[in-house]
Amino acid sequence: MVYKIFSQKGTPKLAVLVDPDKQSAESLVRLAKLAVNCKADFFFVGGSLLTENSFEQAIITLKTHSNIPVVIFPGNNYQLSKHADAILFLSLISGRNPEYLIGQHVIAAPFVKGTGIEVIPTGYILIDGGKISTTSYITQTVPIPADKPEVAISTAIAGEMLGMKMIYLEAGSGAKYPVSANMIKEVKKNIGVPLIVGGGIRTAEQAEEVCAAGADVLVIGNALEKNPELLMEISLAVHGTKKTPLR
Ligand code: 1GP
Repeated sequence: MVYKIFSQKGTPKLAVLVDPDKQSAESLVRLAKLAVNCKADFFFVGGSLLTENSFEQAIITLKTHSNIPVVIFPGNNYQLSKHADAILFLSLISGRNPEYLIGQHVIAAPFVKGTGIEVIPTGYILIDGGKISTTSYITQTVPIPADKPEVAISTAIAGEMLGMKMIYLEAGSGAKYPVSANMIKEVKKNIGVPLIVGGGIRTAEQAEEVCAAGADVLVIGNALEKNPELLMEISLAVHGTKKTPLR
């Protein structure tokens, strides 16, 4: 069960985000092998906007060339596959667009059920990362201002009360600034479910800061597309931090 790994004690987990549009068949195989060497814990596959028809093949390639669990991180209801191990069933709870709160889910639910893959209900919270993110534009939602931790806390608490099993603090892929340590700490203090943090993390120092603040899972995508070798440093930083216990 993938959720069990998310909530394990010990050290935080590392998720490598794969945007299928940005990978060739060869680069995906290389990434799969590199992730195994670097002891990455998950692949997240998806994106706010995918224009190539390579989503399912990317999942199959990652499954063929690694033993790392593949988790769908869907941007919409076209990004579904029975070949994945699990899906983050994301509800964009920082936004007020019904399509991304429940609409896409209704359309996807019967198909997802039919695949038999593990479903992990996740409260997805978009935080301002210093520039307009694709997620914000595509979903037509406003991110929570980076200096308003109280809004993020209340949103995360509400998500947990609604039954979500994970909270994801997202600054947006390629964000100028990752979610701040203060925001992560404050949210973590107020929830009892695992916390995923991603968006704009580019260095091992940032990864260490994010994990020390309380992230249970760190997601990295964009920076690896430019420099895949960074993965080893990031992995050492993430796995070298002691995890803040779940309440
Ligand atoms: C985006 O949180 C992920 O959805 C990862 O962000 O691509 O900036 O690493 P980056």
